[in-house]
Amino acid sequence: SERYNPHAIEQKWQTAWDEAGLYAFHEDPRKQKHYALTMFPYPSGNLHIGHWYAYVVPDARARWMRMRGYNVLFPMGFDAFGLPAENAAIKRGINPRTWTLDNIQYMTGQFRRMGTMIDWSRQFATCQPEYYRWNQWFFTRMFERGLAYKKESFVNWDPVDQTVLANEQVVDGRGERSGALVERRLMSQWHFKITEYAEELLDFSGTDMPERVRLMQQNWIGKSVGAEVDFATDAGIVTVFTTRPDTLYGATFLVLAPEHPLVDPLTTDEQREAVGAYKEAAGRLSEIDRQAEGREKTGVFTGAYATHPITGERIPVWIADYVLVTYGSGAIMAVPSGDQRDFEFARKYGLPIVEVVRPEGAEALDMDAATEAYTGDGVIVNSGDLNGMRGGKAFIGPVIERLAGYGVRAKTTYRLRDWLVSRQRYWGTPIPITYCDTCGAQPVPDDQLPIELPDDVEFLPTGQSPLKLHPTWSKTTCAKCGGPAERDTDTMDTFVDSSWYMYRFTSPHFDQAPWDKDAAERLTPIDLYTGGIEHAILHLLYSRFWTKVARDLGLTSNSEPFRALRNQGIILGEDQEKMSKSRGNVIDPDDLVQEYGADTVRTYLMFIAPWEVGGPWSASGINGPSKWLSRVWSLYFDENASGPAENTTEAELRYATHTTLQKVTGDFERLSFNTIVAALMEYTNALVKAKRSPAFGTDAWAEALRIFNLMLAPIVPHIAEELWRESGHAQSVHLEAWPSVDETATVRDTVTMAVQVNGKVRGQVEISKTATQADAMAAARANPDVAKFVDGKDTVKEIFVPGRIINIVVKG
Ligand code: ANZ
Ligand code: ZN
Repeated sequence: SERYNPHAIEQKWQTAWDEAGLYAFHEDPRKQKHYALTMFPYPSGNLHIGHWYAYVVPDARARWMRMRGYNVLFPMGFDAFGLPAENAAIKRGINPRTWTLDNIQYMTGQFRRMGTMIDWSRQFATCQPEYYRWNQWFFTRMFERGLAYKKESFVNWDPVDQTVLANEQVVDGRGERSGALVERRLMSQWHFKITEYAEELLDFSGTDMPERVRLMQQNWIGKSVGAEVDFATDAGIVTVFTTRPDTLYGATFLVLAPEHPLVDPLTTDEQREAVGAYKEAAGRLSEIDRQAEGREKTGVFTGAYATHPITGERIPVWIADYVLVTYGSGAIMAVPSGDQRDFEFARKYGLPIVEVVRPEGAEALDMDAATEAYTGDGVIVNSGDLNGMRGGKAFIGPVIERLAGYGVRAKTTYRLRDWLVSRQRYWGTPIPITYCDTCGAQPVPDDQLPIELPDDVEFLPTGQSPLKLHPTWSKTTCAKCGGPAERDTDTMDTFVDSSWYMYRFTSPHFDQAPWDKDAAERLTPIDLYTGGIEHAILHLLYSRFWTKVARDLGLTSNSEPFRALRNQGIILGEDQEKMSKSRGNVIDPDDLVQEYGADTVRTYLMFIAPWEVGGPWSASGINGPSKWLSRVWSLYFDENASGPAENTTEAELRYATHTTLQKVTGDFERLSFNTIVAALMEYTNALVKAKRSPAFGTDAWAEALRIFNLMLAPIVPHIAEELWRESGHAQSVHLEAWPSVDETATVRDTVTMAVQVNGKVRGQVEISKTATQADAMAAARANPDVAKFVDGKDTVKEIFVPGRIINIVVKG
């Protein structure tokens, strides 16, 4: 028959599956649900090889779960709001909506060519008003609960994209998208109170995430257990946050962040000019720069003094840029003997250093000789009542108790900041708030949602939302008093959209609430969520936060959106570098499908590396899977097997079949896809041999072809379907159950026995444990080492003791 030609079968089956509604998900109370989701893509216009890696490998896993009897929900949509659409609009004068919808259409076609089991009937794009109206609904609910609030704050301003960025979107001081150095600006912006959930977000017990992601989230949330201490000054109380209240006696000066509100009231006339200049310089630096390790410490004396709460001593108040206004209370008590930054600062400006925690058994510190702070544990010294107590980060509890009379109180702080959601851009969800001179900020009532984006806007990077420049859009009436009001003209961060989309797939057309609670209760949480590690602290933290908010709003009983998360690795270029247009090392999946077919690309992506690790692409590497599928094809379709005769027994064939099945099953469970393909390739070799052996045409052969076909189904759905139908099945292979392992076949039932001729060992044979005397003798005589001694001679006697002796007695 003809050769393997993927193009002849792939489109044919894709169309047939579609027409049969083969992958449409319907709830079925008789089956256990399995919700598999891969992070939905941004409609950039083109699916790259990384998308394939992210989608086809989990598709194989989802298909396998379906064959195992689960009712598998495997949906897809588009994360459709965001800057690139708007930038395209600016550059090419196209409406962002048109650009986005065109891209979605094109990419949906690319998606279909992958041959996935995605249920497209549940597809949606987050830029549709039917979707984003629920962002607005959530926003007003959060506003009512104080979880959405507006505050004036220093924001990260991206001068290229002309918008504010969340802290999570600033990487090494630069805009994550634009790469531009981020500036600090004071603006009034909407925030979501994610900090209210900081403690709960640190509890990972309900969600199985890779260690790496958990650590990144933990560090991002940055919990610090410590204490607050008040220092009196002429301008008011300065409260400091410290993780080391045990060092309070060693505090020899205070340092305020340059932006601290008490700096101006405290500063003396003599110091005003120096302080002003320093504040201005500090304002030009990002927080990242200010905290850079090893950076020379700088600062200025305010001219003022504070009173130490225990000793009553007057200690100088300085400002320095290494103290951040956004952390703790924006002020610190400096303990040069216990903190390296304070130590360097004190040395530079000649401020006193007092030892307060001494390493066990050490001599008193020689202040002038000391070269660094001591941050370890030890005994408290030079500290009045505290002397003799244990000092160190882990021992602050008893110290706080002892110092309660001096106003020292336990305090926990978090590095996590509230989520800044306002964006001065067009292509996003309008913030559903109106401003009225009488009533102030008012949420838009539900029956006026969605507030839709207008189409007729000017796209200019002005630093103001295009909505603000629109002549009429922002004019409205106040829902409370009916008077004239202005709409908020900012849009929401697009991470809002992706924070809850997983619930929407359970009821994508529901119009009474963000989702149908009953459906969501049955289908969520996601059982296996997959996607890139780059989302570790943005999307993955936000979606965990959102689920907790939704829970508190009564929309779900989940506390976590996904039971398990796994991250795929990255497919690099052949040069081991990240694929990029500028490097010219980009592999285009469309070309690959043209050349090899989707099944080969799927196989190669599974085979190329452990999926959670990833690795470099290889142009020659893809030939392996391509040739393999041709061999598989001829295994089923070529009548005549050429090559030397083989002696595979039925038992041996069944052993190969069921041990392979066992391995593949276990590897699917563990997401070890590369070893699945390797096992199937090896099994193909066994089948090619068996085709030229006595096992060919037996029941074991028929079973082998059937099980092999079923094992191929999740990995290479098109060729598997073709083989299945051509073998005479009326129904799709994708409706079949995963075969079960026959454990008895996986036990080797052969023994190796020595063969004697006239009592002398001449050779070895492997025979079935249940072999008859005739089987054993035939095998023995077939062995060339034995044949030399028996051929052409008369047999006197044959002795066979199963498992122990084969002896042929000959004469002549
Ligand atoms: C006194 C002290 C003595 C401190 C000592 C440390 C060692 P983490 O663990 O990161 O929470 N700090 C507090 N607020 C700050 C701010 N806004 N900007 C810069 N530094 C700040 O660190 C907490 C410690 O960092 C606090 O404890 C404080 O210095 C400093 F032997 O107080 B410590
Ligand atoms: Zn009003």
